[in-house]
Amino acid sequence: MAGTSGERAAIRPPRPRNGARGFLAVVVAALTGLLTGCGGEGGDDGPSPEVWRFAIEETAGSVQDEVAREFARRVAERTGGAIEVKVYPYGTLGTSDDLAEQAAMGSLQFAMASPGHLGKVVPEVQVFLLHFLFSDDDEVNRRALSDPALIARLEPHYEERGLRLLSILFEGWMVWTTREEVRRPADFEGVKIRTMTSPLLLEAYRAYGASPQSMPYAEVYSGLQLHMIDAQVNPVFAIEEMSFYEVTSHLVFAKPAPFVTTVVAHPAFLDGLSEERRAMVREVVAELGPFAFEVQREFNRERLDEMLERKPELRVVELTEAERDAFRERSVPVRDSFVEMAGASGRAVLDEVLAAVRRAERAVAAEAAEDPESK
Ligand code: 6CS
Repeated sequence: MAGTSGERAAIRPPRPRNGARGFLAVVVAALTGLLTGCGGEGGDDGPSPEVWRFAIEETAGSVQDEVAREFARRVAERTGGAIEVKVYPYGTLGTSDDLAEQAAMGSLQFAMASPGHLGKVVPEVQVFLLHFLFSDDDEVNRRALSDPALIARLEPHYEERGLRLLSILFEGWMVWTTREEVRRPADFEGVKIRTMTSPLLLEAYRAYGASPQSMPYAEVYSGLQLHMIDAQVNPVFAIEEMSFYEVTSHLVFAKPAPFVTTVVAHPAFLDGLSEERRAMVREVVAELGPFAFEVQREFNRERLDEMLERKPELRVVELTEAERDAFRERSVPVRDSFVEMAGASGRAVLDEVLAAVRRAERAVAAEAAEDPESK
């Protein structure tokens, strides 16, 4: 398809965080893990732990990294160290597409699979790429994304592709980084904006008059630097850690959609676990939603400050409600494109998302009425 590209690339090294957590350290750690990462008999210290492999689509220091490492900590704790979850950051085992494939094949036990890429093989999950579908209230969105009916509605579509859907996580709002101020759809005219590789994203930005181009995460920095693209869209923490702000000048907050990812597992691996271990995985996974929510909140807040400190000339543009309305209006027909791509099952998923948001709104409103201090 014109304007699209697959998810195949070598990653640009992100800015190293916390010294040893640089890209090189990650690669070395991952390669070491690959060479030694099988359970079995250890030396004098007794049996080595059983190893579960968990690959993420983001670099070390990201929201997904923090969440996956927390998963590893909790699994180790609950199994008394009998299981070691090894976390593989983006770039060490391949692109998002590769990770989903490896989880389906069973060479990975767990992976993060974002709808922005997974939508190519699970069209229904592109529902999370639609704009102005969710609430402006993050707490409502957090609850809606963990709604059991929504997860149940999506599960069979993952299973059809050899993946078990475990959890849906909120990583913050998508923010546009651009070279010119964008306040109206007309400002997007002719702007080459990079999107993730699911086809619906091209429709979402064409609806604004932009010229979207899909591209793997790893190529975005150089794409901006070489002026192959003019803009990109990601949550604040990712804009900071991938240094996209260095090669753009405006951060535009329009709150079009949350960045959502999903935690998936290899179905046969899960089914082969003892009932006790499966219950442990379920429990730990259930804890990840609230944990990820807190992490994204902290990372997105802190990293905005860090970027502004490092680049004070960065322009922060926050759209007014009236300005957002102009984008909202343009985004509505894209829901039809989604239904065309995802069919009747996509329609059912869309209805379920809308219902989950309404349920979450009611729950949050009821709690606020009971305890006005809580808001
Ligand atoms: O833009 C992307 O491709 C990526 N963005 C984030 C924040 N996570 C993973 C995804 O692949």
